[in-house]
Amino acid sequence: MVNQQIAQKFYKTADLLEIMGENPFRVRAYRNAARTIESLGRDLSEMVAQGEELTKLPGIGKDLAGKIREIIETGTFSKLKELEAKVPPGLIELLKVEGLGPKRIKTLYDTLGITSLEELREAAAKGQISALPGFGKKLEQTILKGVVLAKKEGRRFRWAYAESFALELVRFLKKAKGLNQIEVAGSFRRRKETVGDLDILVTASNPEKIIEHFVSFPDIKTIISKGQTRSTVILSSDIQVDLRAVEEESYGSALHYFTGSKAHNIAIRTIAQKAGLKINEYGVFRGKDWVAGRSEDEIFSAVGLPFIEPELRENRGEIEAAMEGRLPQLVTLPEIRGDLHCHTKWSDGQNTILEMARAAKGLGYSYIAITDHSRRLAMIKGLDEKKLELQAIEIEEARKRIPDIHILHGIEVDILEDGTLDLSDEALSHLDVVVAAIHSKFKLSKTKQTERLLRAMDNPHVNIIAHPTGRLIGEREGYDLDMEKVMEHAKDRGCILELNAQPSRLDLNDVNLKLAKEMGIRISIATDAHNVDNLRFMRFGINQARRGWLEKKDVVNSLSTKKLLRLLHSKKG
Ligand code: DGT
Ligand code: CA
Ligand code: CA
Repeated sequence: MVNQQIAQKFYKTADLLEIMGENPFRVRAYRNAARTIESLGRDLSEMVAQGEELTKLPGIGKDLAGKIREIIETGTFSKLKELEAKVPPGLIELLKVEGLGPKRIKTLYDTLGITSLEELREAAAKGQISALPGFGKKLEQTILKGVVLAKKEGRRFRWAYAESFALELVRFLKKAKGLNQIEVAGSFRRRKETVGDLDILVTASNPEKIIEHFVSFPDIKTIISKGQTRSTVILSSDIQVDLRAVEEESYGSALHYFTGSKAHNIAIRTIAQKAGLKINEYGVFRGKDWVAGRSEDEIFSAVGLPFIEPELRENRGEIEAAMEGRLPQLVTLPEIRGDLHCHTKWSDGQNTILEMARAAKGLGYSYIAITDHSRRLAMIKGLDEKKLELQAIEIEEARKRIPDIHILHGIEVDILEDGTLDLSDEALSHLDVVVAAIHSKFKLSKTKQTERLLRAMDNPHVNIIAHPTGRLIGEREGYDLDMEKVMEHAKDRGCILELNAQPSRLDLNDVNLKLAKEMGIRISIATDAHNVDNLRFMRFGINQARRGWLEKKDVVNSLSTKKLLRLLHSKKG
């Protein structure tokens, strides 16, 4: 039982409770606990096995600690089973649809008897939804679009989510006798933000034994197929896994083939053909003769290219760059020197300034920026000018207590509808870094939304635009923006754009990052951490950054403290 699975069960419980219209505090308690678990640095099963006290974790009381133990022992817990028996399963899926919360879902269920995405789509298409009180035409359109997105994304999983299962499975497979090489290929290896299925490749002295071992993995829901060298299963988390065993001499070519992307493979094969070679998953051939295939290096050198990192293999110019010797030197996690977006108990974070700073120091960072929310977000205690001043005093104290990490005082200030900011220029002028973000009015027209962001960047104090598009992977499309205009303006104004490393955001995406890089815009890879464990999300940001071709020089939080401070300060000048 991995942490992700436990977290997933708590999220599900919260959703079900909400659909049932039960106590909002219970709902929130489950969600908070799920968030804590998701970002925990350690394995809960291990903690339980070692008799550690779970109640010391933020948001986990006696009751939830008991439920965690119940999940670890039995795979689920009685409250969840009870809820699942009460609520039709399709209703949960409806939560993925933008514009639909549990309350509305309950209404749709009670009035139209809707229990699935398909039924929802039909009802929306027939105009039945807009006829309901409190729904309306506009919402119906939003729902209709949301259904399409939910259906498309429904079968894909966020990379970080897939990773926890992939790692567990690989650990399990490595216990099999005779296993030699193993790699999770496909979109997972390319670090794509979502993964359709996992493609595992192995070499082994006795492939059949490995297949037997594979299908005995305890977490399998369905075995789809089971042959001598390949098998497909579905895990209880609904992730499909393809396992293939190949010969040692084909391992490199199979790894290249199954890493993809398909478009990249086709482009490589075309180059091979021009050189009179044939490439497939078994090797590189000249006529009938096998000439290479043991390693990926062999494959690339057979077509006269240097090794191309998996994150680049999307046929977005990597092959041309490889030919011309101008492949990027992709940024790596150890090059990161700090985090420029995180929250504390001052707004909606779970840890104190001191705790966050200590954790950042523990990661080997040179600096961390404390950027709590501004007052507009009142329900999560956003800071006004007065509180910002009080926070400055606490930051000063924290600096004295841990002198060997630089704590920047910042804010995540709300961008209001007209592009002005939620705090006075005077208040912002005292800060080391200002991160500006949109948290409301997602539905403005493209022109207005773009104008809003441009105006925010005009403010001389704004250093960074946080999660620039606002999308949530698989849940919400970004706001309608003219990205090119936004980037041109960022360039003009010396504004940094954020790559938010939260697994559900990864915003900017890979394509926009590459565009930004080409335009000479710098990027802040930031975790938006709400607790000390979240600081570890940095590696998800690194994955996306690499897919966006970013190098160390493109990333502001790879700078030394001195250079960073100079850069941040230059915006005001
Ligand atoms: P996914 O699973 O949708 O996130 O994306 P991938 O890239 O993992 O795709 P998948 O699982 O369908 O196939 C794994 C790799 O196998 C893919 O990246 C490239 C390779 N592949 C699959 N089908 C074809 C094909 O028809 N032609 C070529 N050249 N390669 C293919
Ligand atoms: Ca795949
Ligand atoms: Ca596959």
